[in-house]
Amino acid sequence: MKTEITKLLGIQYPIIQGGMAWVAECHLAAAVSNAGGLGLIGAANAPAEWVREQIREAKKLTDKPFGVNIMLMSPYADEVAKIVAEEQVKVVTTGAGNPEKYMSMWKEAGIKVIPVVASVALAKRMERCGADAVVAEGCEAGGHIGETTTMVLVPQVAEAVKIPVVAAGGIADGRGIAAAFMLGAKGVQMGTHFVVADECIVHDNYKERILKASDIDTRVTGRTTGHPVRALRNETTRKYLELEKAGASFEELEKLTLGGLRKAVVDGDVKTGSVMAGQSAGMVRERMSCRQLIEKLVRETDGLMKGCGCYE
Ligand code: TUI
Repeated sequence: MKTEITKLLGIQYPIIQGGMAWVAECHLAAAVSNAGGLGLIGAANAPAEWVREQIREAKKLTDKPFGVNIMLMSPYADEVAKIVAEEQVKVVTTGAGNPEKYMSMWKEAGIKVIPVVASVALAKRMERCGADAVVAEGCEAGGHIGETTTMVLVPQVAEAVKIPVVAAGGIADGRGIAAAFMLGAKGVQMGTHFVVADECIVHDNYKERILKASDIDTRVTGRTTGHPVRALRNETTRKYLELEKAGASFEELEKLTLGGLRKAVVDGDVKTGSVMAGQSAGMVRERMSCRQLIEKLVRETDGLMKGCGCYE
């Protein structure tokens, strides 16, 4: 399954694991990379030294390329940006912002840079400032999202830039991967399905919520604050949406979700915590290892794509 993405990153399959906050730590990242995909450590809002330790641990667990996702709204983003260069991380992806100011530092360090974008405008800007590829993430994805669906974002981004495009948002099986290739992508990024992987350290309650989710079980909170976040519906999303409808202030809304992701991931409080997941949760039915998942995805995709010319 060779594409511009596998060649760029030196990996076997063009499947990237999303850099999910609190979820994507070194064990998950290493398991995905060992299975032939690209594992990511999610720096999220974590202190920079935690990220350095995670990078060093991942290097012990795999000799394959892996990456770090930098969440640009983090107060530690500047420090983490330096650490990935110091530690000679092979790949950096970014989310929730524009990473332009770090680009020359990363390129000088020989890092492959793949910003996550939710619009054609940012994709073009990233190409101009030296990005090696972009992840076009549709609003089916979990966590912080943009406005546009994967189905319409990916072809428009693919048409607008020459660098390879990775599709993300709503992809959980071989049908989604085949569809992404048809839309012009050269690879995919998946988050939600990797949350239930055996190697993923999230609380079992979180995994069970995803496994039991149906097609209509996610909600988007924070549209009024300018920070829309998709998560599985529960007591807190219901309260949040009611407050938003009633015109609650930013501070009041923030109070409701502060520390919510940690609560769900670490403590297993899926009633009041933030159970971030994409719409593809409804398609995630089985637990398996990262290797089994990636082999299943490749088998399904191959069956659908034989001889299409999208990959060698
Ligand atoms: O970043 C994500 N997903 C995330 S980050 C995150 S951490 C968090 N935790 C608690 C509350 C809120 C966030 C959870 N999920 N995905 C990548 C992504 N980036 N999606 C959308 C964007 C994006 C949006 C606007 C990127 C750039 C942008 O505009 C930048 C600009 O300056 O034009």
